[in-house]
Amino acid sequence: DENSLERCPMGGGEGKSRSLLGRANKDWWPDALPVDILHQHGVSPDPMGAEYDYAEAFSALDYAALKADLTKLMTDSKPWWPADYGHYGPFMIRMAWHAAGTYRVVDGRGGASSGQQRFEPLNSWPDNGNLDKARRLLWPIKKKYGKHISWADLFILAGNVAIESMGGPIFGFAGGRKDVYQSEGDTYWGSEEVWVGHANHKTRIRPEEQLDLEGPLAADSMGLIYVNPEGPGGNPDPLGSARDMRATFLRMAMNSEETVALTAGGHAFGKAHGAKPSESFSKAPASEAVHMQGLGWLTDSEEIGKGHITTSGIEGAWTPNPTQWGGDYFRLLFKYDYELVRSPAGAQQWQPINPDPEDMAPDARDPNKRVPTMMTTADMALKMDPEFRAISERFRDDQAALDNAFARAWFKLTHRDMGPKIRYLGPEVPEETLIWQDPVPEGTVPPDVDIAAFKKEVLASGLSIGQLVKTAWASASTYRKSDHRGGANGARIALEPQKNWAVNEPAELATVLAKLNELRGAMSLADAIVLAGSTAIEKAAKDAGFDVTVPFTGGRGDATQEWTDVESFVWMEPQADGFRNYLKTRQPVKTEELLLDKASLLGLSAPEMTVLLGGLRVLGANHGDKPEGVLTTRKGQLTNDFFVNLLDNDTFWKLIDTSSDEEFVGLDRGGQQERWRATRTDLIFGSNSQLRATAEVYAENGNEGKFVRDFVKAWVKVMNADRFDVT
Ligand code: HEB
Repeated sequence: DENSLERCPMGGGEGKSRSLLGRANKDWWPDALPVDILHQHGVSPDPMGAEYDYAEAFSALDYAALKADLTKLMTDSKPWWPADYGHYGPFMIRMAWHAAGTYRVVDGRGGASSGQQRFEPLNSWPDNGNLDKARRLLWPIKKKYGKHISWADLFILAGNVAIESMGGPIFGFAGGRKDVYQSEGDTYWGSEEVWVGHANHKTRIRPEEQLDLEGPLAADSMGLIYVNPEGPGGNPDPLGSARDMRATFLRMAMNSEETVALTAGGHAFGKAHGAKPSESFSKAPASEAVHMQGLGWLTDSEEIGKGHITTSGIEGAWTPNPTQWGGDYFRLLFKYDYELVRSPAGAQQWQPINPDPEDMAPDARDPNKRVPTMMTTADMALKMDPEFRAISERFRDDQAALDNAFARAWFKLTHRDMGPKIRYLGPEVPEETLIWQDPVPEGTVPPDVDIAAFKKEVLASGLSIGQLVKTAWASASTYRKSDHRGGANGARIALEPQKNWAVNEPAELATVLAKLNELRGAMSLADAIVLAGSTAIEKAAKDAGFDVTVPFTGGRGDATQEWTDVESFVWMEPQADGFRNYLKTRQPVKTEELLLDKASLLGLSAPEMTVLLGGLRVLGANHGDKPEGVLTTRKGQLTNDFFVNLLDNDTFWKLIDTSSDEEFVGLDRGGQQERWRATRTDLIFGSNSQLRATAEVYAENGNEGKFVRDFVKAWVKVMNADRFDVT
């Protein structure tokens, strides 16, 4: 189907193999001080310490005073970085938008929720040019309110206050984004070795080569938030730009109406900066000299006060009233024909032909001077593309509709990666529940539910240990810590689209769910799925000689199909789940890298990943009950057999079929007898030295009980990963 490339989380790019993380900070800035060597072996880089509770600190924040200070800041122009038109609002909106706009729905990474704009690579991305100054302008306020407001929350709140202070519509604000203190090393930003704008740089979307946007990326170029403002690959082609805007905004689960409202609403404010050729400004923050104190991109400081700033290279405001919300953007876009011109910095941009004097913009430094307005090629897309144009015309004619669409889309943009509403903090949290929040009705454990009886019936139901464990895993393991979506709460595994995902073996899943529905009485299905899986594990441990209780915390609710955003769940379909030894199609990254990626999204450590995988294999949780990796003769018992047999010196492994490096056979040393079958995902635990060291711990004599206890602990962690209501 036509979306298959877009849905492919790792594929769709140049088609060659690549590594999980692509090009990383060390590749861009080899000379950067490697502070992270101090954070080995479980040492945390977080100076706030484990006892710091951000939600508690936020609740003691004087929110109104903070907002008043932010409002004041907007018009308190500083000589070291003067405000265009005497108002920092537009600049702060761009900062907030770029903080949130890195989000991508495919893996939930990026986004505003941990304040990553402070760190490489985002801090030094070309598209984030000069936003270092916007953050520095906020520092006195951050300093004043200290632990009560995170940088991550402050970025978004500053954007909101900016919009409000210029008369724009706001839907609400939620705090709760806790800061981190290092660059998130787990995010793939691309493999290209040059930034956007570099002579050898190519746009990622190249229809003439059947090249779609590479998953999971949501930008058309390395170093951009979404699309190149000058058009695809710098080519001023509004229709191509519309195509790329659709592709990239879709990757953040924004539809065309939201895309148009956000872009037009954002560009109601402020200006683009292209006063001088870009060769004249200096390096990005990460490459700058130490005395620049983390600021980059500085032109001659003499000229800053005169407004000779270059950021994107495009020059000019979109409207005659760049510090006031209103309908001028669409009014001008449709009133005039635009011609292609070059900015003083040499960028291609569009200028209205023969504008009326009142439709000229003020000069950013001299209110008495009038200058032409402009549109970028991406703005022209809103007029030239037929689908975008219909939406734009509606907004031009109906300001209230634009107000509403912009306010809602801005709220979604900036809150998309915060997860369920229960994580929202503060006095401006909107009452209304929105479908993209993946709402789950509050659950209870009804007093008349007999848990002991349910457990007995589950074990007598005829469902296998493997089926019960697999179903609970399938339900809970959709969780991802990147944007706090998924998880067992809500039992969305029983709804579209999850119930039909190939990874979930739809026919078998339906049988298991039907049985659980029959047995659960007043218990929620979400709870029943988890409890049944945990019951199966207790039984499997008992059969292996270990008496353990798998802690169960009830109280999950069941979601409804009506309140499930099918389109945005479609992106979450696992293309691989190493824990179930499942691979849909071979990806451009190695299959074991997909396991690592999944473990990372689940928030697991290497020992947790190891113990879970080894345990799930012997329990019989493989997709399709396939034999690979089931390195035991007593499937269904919770033993450490996977590790013992994997590390047995009397087995050697070879490829089954040299045309694929996915599947292997384990033979005795004589090479006569087949002992086992395994995938790469299994064998990585014997071949990678770090994973082997961990696997050895679980294989050692005397650690059989530790294996069971650690498995149960890691299992419960996954089952409860989304329980923000109890943790
Ligand atoms: Fe924007 C600005 C592009 C979307 C908001 N932008 C801007 C610029 C450019 C752009 C180029 C200039 C920069 C400088 O400074 O130089 N955008 C763009 C694109 C897109 C966008 C291409 C996609 C399509 N925006 C957007 C959104 C928003 C925004 C969505 C929100 C909502 N922007 C903005 C603002 C500004 C900008 C506010 C201004 C800033 C200042 O003024 O500083």
